[in-house]
Order: sequence, then C-alpha cells, then structure tokens
Amino acid sequence: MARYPTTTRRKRGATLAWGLAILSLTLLLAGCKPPAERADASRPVEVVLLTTPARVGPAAIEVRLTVAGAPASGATIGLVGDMTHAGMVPVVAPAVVELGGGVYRTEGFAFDMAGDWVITADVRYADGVTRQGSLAVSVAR
Ligand SMILES: [Cu+2]
Repeated sequence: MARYPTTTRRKRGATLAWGLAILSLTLLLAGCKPPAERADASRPVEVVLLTTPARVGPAAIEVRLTVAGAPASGATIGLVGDMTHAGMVPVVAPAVVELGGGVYRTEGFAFDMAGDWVITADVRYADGVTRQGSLAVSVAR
C-alpha cells in the first residue's frame, strides 16, 4: 500500500526537477540579452559598417547615438563581432573612439572569416543607462 504514495512522490520530484531545469535555462538565455536593452525609441543605437563591401580583413564600424533626438556624448561602447555558426571565438574591437556629435568609431576591428556575422554594440551612456544595437553583415572572402 505504501508503494503508491512513494511512486507519486518520486514523479513529483522528477517533474519539479525538470521545471527547475527549464526555468534556469530560460533565465540563463534571457540573461544574455535583456529584452529591455533591445529596443528603445528614445535611444536608438545605429551600427554602421563603413568599409563596404564587407570583406575579410580590417573594417571600420561606426556607432551613432542619440538620446531624444540629440547626439549622445560621453558614452562608452564595447563592440563584438559574432559569426552565426557555432565554434567561433568572437572578435572584440580593441577600441571604440568618440569622434563627437554622437558618433563613435572602432579602431583595430577585423573580420577573420567570410560568412554571416552579427555585430553587437553594448552602449553605456553618460547617465549610466545601457542599451544594445546590432547589425547583420555578410562578409565576402
Ligand atoms: Cu566562422
């Protein structure tokens, strides 16, 4: 008679474990790119590839920032290039320099492989607010 409650308890335990696993995974994935940072009409993050057509090798990338329509100065930007296929080490821009007028430019960035890339700019504005912008680029040999 005691077998049924035990079995039920074990099943509940397994269901709870799966529930926690799925919840953890969801939080982990959500943690990578917080939805709040993705879109903000008052703080558009424009990522522009200046070196066109895109080829393997050095490339200049600009990030243009405005806040409520006015150029945003004093921001710090981290810029990373990721390929869309697995197993690649991201390419990090060694420097992103402020040119003025809300325009920032990479120094020393280079595509190291042909294919599809996503460039992501992590922006921290002078007031501490953080946002992200991205650009998909197809890089030729
Ligand atoms: Cu690759």
